[in-house]
Amino acid sequence: SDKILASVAMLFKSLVGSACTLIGAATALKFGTSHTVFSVRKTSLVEQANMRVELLPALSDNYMYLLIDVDTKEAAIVDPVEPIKVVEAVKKHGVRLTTILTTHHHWDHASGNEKMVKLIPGLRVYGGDDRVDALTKKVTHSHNFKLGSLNVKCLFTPCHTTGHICYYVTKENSSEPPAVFTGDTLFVAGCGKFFEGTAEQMYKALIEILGRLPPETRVYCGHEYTVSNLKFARHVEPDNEVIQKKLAWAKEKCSNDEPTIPSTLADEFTFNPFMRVKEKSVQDHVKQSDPIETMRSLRKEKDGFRVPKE
Ligand SMILES: N[C@@H](CCC(=O)N[C@@H](CS)C(=O)NCC(=O)O)C(=O)O
Ligand SMILES: [Zn+2]
Repeated sequence: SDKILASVAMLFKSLVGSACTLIGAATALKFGTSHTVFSVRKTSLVEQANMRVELLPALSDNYMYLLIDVDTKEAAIVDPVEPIKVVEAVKKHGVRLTTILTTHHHWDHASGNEKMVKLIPGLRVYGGDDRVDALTKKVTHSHNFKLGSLNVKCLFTPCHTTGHICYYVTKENSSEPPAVFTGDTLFVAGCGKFFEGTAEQMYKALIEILGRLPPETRVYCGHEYTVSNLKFARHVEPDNEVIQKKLAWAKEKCSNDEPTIPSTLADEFTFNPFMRVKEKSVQDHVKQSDPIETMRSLRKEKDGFRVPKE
């Protein structure tokens, strides 16, 4: 039956395009949280000595992340919208899942929480918003806690939603890069829509909070939007060669159903227009000279941007 599902998925993809071309929330809703037609995107594992991150594609273009503390085999799952897939990954790695990290309350991120805690009783459920399902630990900015031997720091980044939290993960005395799970605040080459917030808030989130983390920090975001984000980035900065190269790379990845995640914060500053609001080239494009006004104009423009086929 896997073969049948795979061909259904191929047919579906040929009709509507892959996740990389963004079929959007409406289509995903129609199919509910059933993962059959979306299961073609590949999982992948980022291995470091102290922490492992398994990327678990979900729905049409979401990511769940299994974060593993190598020392203790304790694990957390970020935004487990497809709980069955999570249980399979937990079994595969032989880890002890203790924690759900919820970035925000939207259904494509938090609607698996209730089922997740039924499947694995006793899970701690972190989040920054009372609208998060099954919430047990409401957190605010700078709240710290341990996942085995790893440190998790909560970063309050309201804008996409008023209760959005990013999770910054470090290991003491390690020379390896930290990780940050950015939900729908920061995407590779883009940012979330300002559903419940302002340009001032997104500026603070991207430039003053996330942008001040160590540049080598790996960025794990909530959606596979990289190709369409880079097409907008190219429109903003047609002469930026880093964008052209990253776009060619991302298209190649997507055509193989491979993730374009993670990036690093240092990289984001080279191609993400929303991280580049202090650059003259970006400001000139929107005819602004203030970084926050540039942020406001860019978001407005992207909300109405028609993503070109090529
Ligand atoms: N951007 C999606 C629409 C889905 C959408 O609105 N996604 C939300 C997160 S669930 C978002 O913030 N997107 C950022 C953006 O469109 O730049 C698309 O083009 O298909
Ligand atoms: Zn989302």
